[in-house]
Amino acid sequence: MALIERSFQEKIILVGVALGSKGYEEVESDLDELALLVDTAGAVVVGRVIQRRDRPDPATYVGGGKAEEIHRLSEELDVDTVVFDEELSPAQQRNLEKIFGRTAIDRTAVILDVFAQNASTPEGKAQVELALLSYRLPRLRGKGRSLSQQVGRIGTRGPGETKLEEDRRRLLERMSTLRRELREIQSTRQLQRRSRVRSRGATVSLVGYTNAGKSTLMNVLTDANVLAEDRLFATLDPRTRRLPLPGGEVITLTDTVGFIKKLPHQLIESFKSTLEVISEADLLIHVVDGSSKSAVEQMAAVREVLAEIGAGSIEEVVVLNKMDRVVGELPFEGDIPDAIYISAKEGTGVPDLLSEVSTRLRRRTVLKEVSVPIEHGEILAFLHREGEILSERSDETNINVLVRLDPASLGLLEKMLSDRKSGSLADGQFNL
Ligand SMILES: Nc1nc2c(ncn2[C@@H]2O[C@H](COP(=O)(O)OP(=O)(O)OP(=O)(O)O)[C@@H](O)[C@H]2O)c(=O)[nH]1
Ligand SMILES: [Mg+2]
Repeated sequence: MALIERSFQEKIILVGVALGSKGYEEVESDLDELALLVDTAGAVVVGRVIQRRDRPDPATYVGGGKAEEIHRLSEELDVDTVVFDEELSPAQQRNLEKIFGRTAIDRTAVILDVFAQNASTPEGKAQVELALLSYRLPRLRGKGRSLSQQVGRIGTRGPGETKLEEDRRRLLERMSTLRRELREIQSTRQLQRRSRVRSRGATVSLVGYTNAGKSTLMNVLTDANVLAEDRLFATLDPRTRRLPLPGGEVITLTDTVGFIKKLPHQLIESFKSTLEVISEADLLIHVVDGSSKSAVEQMAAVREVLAEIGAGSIEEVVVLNKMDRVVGELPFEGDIPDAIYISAKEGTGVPDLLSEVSTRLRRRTVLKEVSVPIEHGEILAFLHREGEILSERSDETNINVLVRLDPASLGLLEKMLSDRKSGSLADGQFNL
């Protein structure tokens, strides 16, 4: 990735707007998060401006008077860039930059910048580049390089930055090339995943707000050795590992990208295939930073994204993590029933989590009694591979098996049976 080395530390003012019924406290906490994002992107926050408005000003979001005030403050503090917590339209961004005489960007641009800096695999890079280009496309300017296209600052770095100077058509061409490349990588991955699903039982996905501790938990549970850092969006590429549960069954566990409030739709769109690992899971482990005062709000933001990617109805085990940091009662204790309390860092609560996962997966499985003619060894092998055999008795012609199966394997078994109906197997030999 053509990242530009930072030769200066970019100084930033944050702007938050308390729109309608939104309170100042909520705006402050949103700006805390934005400050963390800016910090992760490598810039430094030198000031904050909060404004109350009934509705956004169509030309400048904050209104002309407030924009002038922000301009004066920017001069005073010698800032490089003004970052808005709300999404700016391309026109608002342009107007504000004229007033400020400096770069104005929004939260989406900062998140995209962090993603661009963290992408490391070819797929991750292509996904981020696609999201960046679809964000930049409507913001392309007619003549010359605009303020927000000065390289080396938030919103300008990352793959595709040289493409900014090219025209719209070239940009669209690049986007369609990226989509094609991604489709190719993705179809290979999908095949791998499907065969894994068939041969290795249930799939479980770690989901949660960014920095909640998903990767730390992944490392505790498996030998994945993924990067876990006090940094937003440390994980972009999914990592899958086998995990034996206490009952003996083996599941596959995947650690993947974290979510955030107002996750840019461009990212959701371009990370579609990465996110499929979540929407196709049998069970989700929703990791929450239980030591954060925004825990409940963060859970809601995660569930919003889950619904958006078609994973809203998958059962989840809620895990309140970082319990080593919590003293006394949690303020939201009663709001999250059935949560498992853990500290991924210290390994506490992990056995409880594993047995809960095992219980929840079992609840989804069904007990079946199957009578398999002795000559159909392949069906017996299938039951051994896919299910959990509880008892096995043979008589002269059949092996009678009591087996626990998940719905997918049951479907496969039924298919095997119907495929064989035309063959040597007569109806009624199976008690299903
Ligand atoms: N005190 C404490 N810190 C933890 C715990 N679990 C994780 N952390 C820390 O929280 C930070 C984020 O952890 P990660 O595992 O990278 O979080 P993540 O959910 O994978 O985050 P992203 O991949 O960036 O979305 C790291 O600094 C971890 O050391 C815990 O149980 N207790
Ligand atoms: Mg992670």
